[in-house]
Amino acid sequence: MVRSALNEMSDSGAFTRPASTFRNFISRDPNSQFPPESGRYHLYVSYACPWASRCLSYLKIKGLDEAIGFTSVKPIWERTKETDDHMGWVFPASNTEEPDASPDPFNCVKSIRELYELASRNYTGKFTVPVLWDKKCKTIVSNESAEIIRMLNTEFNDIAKNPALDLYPPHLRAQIDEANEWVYEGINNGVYKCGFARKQEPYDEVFFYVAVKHLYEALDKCEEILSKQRYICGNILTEADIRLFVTLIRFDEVYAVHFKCNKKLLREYPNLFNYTKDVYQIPGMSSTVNVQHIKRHYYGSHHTINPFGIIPLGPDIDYSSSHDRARFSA
Ligand SMILES: N[C@@H](CCC(=O)N[C@@H](CS)C(=O)NCC(=O)O)C(=O)O
Repeated sequence: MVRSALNEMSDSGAFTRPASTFRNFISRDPNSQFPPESGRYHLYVSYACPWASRCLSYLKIKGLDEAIGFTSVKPIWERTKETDDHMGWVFPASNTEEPDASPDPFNCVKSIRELYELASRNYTGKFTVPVLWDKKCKTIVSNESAEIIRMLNTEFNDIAKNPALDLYPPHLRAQIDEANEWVYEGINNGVYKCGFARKQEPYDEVFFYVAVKHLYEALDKCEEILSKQRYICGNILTEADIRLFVTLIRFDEVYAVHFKCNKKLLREYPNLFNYTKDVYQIPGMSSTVNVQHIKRHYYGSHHTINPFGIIPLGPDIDYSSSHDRARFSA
């Protein structure tokens, strides 16, 4: 069977996310197979996808969006081939078919799946976004957002418009790594574990397990941290904030309803809610958030969860409204 997130289930009915497969690094090292050249790489994303949005955020805030182009696919999964029933990311046929999505500009493929097939003949994993594509070698450099953002942070500083911004500074690395771990387990992947659970027990575990890993303990922990400082690792923005933000911005619009994360809404956490607005208002960040694509993707693509594809109307939160985070010096 061709794989997608909808069938990544263990026998216990819990969602299990496999590791990414393409793990090359763009590097300034003179012997690098993938040197950081302007115009050489392209980022394929879906505006709907939180992992891809991490990378898009970096393109924008590091000022790399002219050196590295990007293309968004259509938000709703479609059949990727006529010969099997795999549903996945596809490109529109024209620039006018779908707002904010465009046809593939380089390889003229119809789906993200075909990009993977161009890059590797015997690939057996999922056809996920983000994809960092090398136009010169016609291959995938990386499909792992956690590693793509590290490359974008440091390796393109000769061409970045904002090279001084270091979202993984040496003195905070241990702290960022630690935050990333529990934020990933509890929140980034935690919402998926709630949403894709096919049995009550793996879902319940998220709520009642006493480990800090799990969703609401982790959100409470963030709320507590953010009552004392502006960002997750202190008063400066770091990678940990971008990784947290991409989940928070989808929380009330999608995860609360579609993934059954309704024990508490983001807007009921004063610090987390204001923090989300704060990060959203960083120049460039709002352009990475496309609520239409986000809502249409989740509600429209996961037929096992939402068979009729109905998209709830609300809550339509204005994250550009004023916040109280300037009380902490940035
Ligand atoms: N480890 C990957 C995960 C990416 C991922 O799961 N992307 C989802 C979209 S939100 C996807 O493309 N899923 C396609 C599928 O499940 O078939 C990363 O962080 O880059």
